[in-house]
Amino acid sequence: MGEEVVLLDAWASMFGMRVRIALAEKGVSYDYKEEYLIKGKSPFLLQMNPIHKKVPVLIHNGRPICESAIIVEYIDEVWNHKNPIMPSDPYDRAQARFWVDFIDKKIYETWRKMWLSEGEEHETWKKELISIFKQLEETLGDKAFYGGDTFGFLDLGLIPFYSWFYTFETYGNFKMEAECPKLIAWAKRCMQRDTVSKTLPDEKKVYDHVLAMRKALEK
Ligand SMILES: N[C@@H](CCC(=O)N[C@@H](CS)C(=O)NCC(=O)O)C(=O)O
Repeated sequence: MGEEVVLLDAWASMFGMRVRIALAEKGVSYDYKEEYLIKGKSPFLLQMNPIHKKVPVLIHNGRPICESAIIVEYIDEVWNHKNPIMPSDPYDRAQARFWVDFIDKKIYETWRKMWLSEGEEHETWKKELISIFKQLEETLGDKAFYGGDTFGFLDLGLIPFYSWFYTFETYGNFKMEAECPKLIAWAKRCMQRDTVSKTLPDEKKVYDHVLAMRKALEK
């Protein structure tokens, strides 16, 4: 069966990276289409994701699927021949979904508030951001991966943020290694996986991109 797989994405998107890692895990080839969000959204994106108007969007045989965590689950179900992403146990699956939802509700919003604030407010959001990562570190415990011995849904949901740590640290003036050493050790373990290291962009490039976004916002 000829399959058509298209990914609408933006290279620095931590949500898009999830989908790229999942596709790499499954060995699925696809057509990558970059959205230049600073310049404005393409009519194709608005057509494919009319509700949220955000990337990533996976288009499988002409049908769009939106929201990164949902896309990753879809990929795992459709290409189920290798490298399972979701835990096989229903309770473990529910837990992994809970923590990915926690990541989605907490990290980006808190980072954004820290990024765009100053003085006392900035300090408050910085403390909140660090506490979120400390919570995630505690959740990992002494396991190699969130999925236990293997890389799974929660690992995949969190690891893209690693490419943003340098940006978080630079804007927040703190060091993740000092705050969350076990989380950094976990991230380095994940980076030993080709699907992860080949997907995550250079941290300095992400920082430059964020600087450019800030300039665009100030215009
Ligand atoms: N919950 C969404 C978040 C996606 C998201 O925030 N995408 C950003 C890029 S990182 C975006 O498209 N932003 C454009 C906008 O906010 O209008 C997901 O998991 O896919």
